[in-house]
Amino acid sequence: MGVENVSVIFKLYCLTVMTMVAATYIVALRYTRTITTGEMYFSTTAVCLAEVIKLILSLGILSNESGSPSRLKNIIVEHVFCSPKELLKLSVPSLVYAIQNNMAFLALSNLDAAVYSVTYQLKIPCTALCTVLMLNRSLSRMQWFSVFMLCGGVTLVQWQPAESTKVQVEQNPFVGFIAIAIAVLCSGFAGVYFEKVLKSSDTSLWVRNIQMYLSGILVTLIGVFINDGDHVMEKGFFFGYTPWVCFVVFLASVGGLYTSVVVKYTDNIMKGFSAAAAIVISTVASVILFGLQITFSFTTGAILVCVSIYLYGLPKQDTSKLKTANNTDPASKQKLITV
Ligand code: NCC
Repeated sequence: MGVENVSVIFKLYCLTVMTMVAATYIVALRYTRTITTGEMYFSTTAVCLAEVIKLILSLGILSNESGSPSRLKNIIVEHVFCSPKELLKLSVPSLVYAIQNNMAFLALSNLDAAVYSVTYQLKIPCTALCTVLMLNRSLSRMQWFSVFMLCGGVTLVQWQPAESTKVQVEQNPFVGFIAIAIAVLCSGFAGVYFEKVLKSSDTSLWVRNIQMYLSGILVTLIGVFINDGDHVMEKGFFFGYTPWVCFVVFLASVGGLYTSVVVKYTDNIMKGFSAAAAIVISTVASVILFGLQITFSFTTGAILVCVSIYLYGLPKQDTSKLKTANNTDPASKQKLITV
């Protein structure tokens, strides 16, 4: 399916599901790290397991797309076994995502979910910066302004009172904030790197995902052994897995795949903008459907989000034309002004 042939409805559907999954993921992850009845699971194994599930699901989708087992085999041989250079290229984002995904567990073990979600919005300007530097795209001053306005708007929209439940583990907010800072940098860099690789060739998204998840499994497995090796050997890979932990791993897998589809059909900056819009729309829907009370900070944030989306979408001023106009005769200047 070509990017241009994909309907707006499908893009909106993917963005909305991605945003809903991400919101649930953060809360569920926090719950499993802080409210516990038994012994704590090893977070490194959860990150690794999610990579395995994403690989299996991507293989399933690719096999469906390719039509026959023999075609699937040919694609795998060509793009995996005979493409060590491509595998190496994709090992860069897989390593960075492995660090980011582990940082999310560390941060959410030390900070409440609302503080995490709000602080994590710093990824929006960070992604914009990576897009400009790595994809050679330019943003107008107005677009930069709208990126920061969006960041502020989402922060206000998600502003909630701190958790009322008592957490049952010791927390270190400083460690939490350092982990978020690392996650923000990783998200911006890995997202834009993956987008660059994906859009610079005709290779299918699912092939790119398979290439990335293969090295992802290796890297996260190394993470398991470095961090929890002795304990995992003693207690087992699935030690402490409750239905909630399985749910978190499931969300991490599904959320990751939806993220890849969103990046394919839009881009990383649009991902930030659209996710913000989806948060606002879903809250407005909750007001209409369930009578949810909206706060002043939500209203202010929602207005900022809407204005920033409008400003970001405004056509860029073509400064090169204006410069030329300054050096040409008055008639052509007049023509440019009327255009
Ligand atoms: O931080 P974020 O995304 O940029 O992280 C991207 C997540 O998607 C996975 N991924 C990416 C590309 C690809 N081809 N395959 C993938 O599986 C990466 O492994 C990484 O987990 C966001 O924009 O806010 C978003 O946030 C995450 C998640 O909430 C945060 O990282 C938590 O710290 C969302 N992931 C999930 O909900 C599971 C993502 O959907 C959106």
